[in-house]
Amino acid sequence: MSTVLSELHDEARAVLDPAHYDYYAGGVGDEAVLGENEAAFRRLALLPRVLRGAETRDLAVDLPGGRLALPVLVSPTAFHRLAHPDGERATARAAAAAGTVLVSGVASTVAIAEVVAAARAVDPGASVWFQLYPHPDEDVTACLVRRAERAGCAALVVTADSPVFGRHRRDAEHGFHDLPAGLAAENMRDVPGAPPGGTRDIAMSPAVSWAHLDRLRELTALPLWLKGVLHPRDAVLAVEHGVAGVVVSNHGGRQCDVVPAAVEALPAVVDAVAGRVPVLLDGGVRGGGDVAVALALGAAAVGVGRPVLWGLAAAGETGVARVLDALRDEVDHVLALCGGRDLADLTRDLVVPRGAGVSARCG
Ligand code: HOC
Repeated sequence: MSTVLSELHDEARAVLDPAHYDYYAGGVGDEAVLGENEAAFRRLALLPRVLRGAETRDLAVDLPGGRLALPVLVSPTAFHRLAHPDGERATARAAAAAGTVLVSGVASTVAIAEVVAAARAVDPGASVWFQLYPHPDEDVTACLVRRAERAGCAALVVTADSPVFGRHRRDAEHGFHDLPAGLAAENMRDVPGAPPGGTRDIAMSPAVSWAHLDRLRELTALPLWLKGVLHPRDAVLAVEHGVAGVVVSNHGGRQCDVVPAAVEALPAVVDAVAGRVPVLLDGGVRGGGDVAVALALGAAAVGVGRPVLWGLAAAGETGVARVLDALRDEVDHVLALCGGRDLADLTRDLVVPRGAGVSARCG
């Protein structure tokens, strides 16, 4: 793990309420998937190329919904005001200053309009994307989409991996089931069916299907990313249903407890979409080397979730900036070591299994 990220994790753990730390840190079941997301990166290595003339390097990537100055964006995570009083405003400011996208979660403790305003105060051209679950009440989905559009979001990220929410042992042990007084899922305030001034449940339903995605597609002109894709056939279906991109993710090991690590699922999804749409990955990225491996396996960029929360808890906006700065520096360093001038120079032939030798086919 990146030293900076590791230090911020330790600082966050020291300051967070243990129940809130465990809400962020925990995973589903026995947390095997949580561990595997990181362990799978440790099982991969990069074969650097030499003497390629990489004095100047370009880390930028263009995606539907915005240009990233580095191939790392902020994955959606919930309830940032549990970590820091500024919550998602601080995260938005740091992401904008770094020149990258915050995917702001539907379960944010700051309303999406204020999140976008915070990003735009730093950089008027900043892109914020909005994550949502397809809600079983389609009037709620429509209301959320309009809120995101009015706020100025540049894309929607539809999380499809949560027909039911994963069961988290740590939350049960702490009895952590509700937000503390004064905090709420602000985007769910006053949606259809909510009590006056109150909120509605965020959860999607096992009944949600591709038809819901089609209706969402008809509802908005914003680019749609489908998040939580692991099966290559779902990636193909997503393309057929008009998504702008897919996100390979197992929800940070928080949903199904028998799925593969995200990076293990990535190559098959990349191959299945065959360049028709970009593929993002999140889950287990803990340093610039992990970013480089994911890009070499075909990801256009990666998302980081927990490391951003640790930065936020440790030092607010400054802490999130430290996470993004560290990842930028580390990716640039690995790119230079691989002789890469831009991200396209990170190709799949550079990735080898650790401890299994190197095949002559790499040549
Ligand atoms: C109770 C609603 O993605 C997580 C989040 C879920 C956010 C909605 C919680 O904790 O994995």
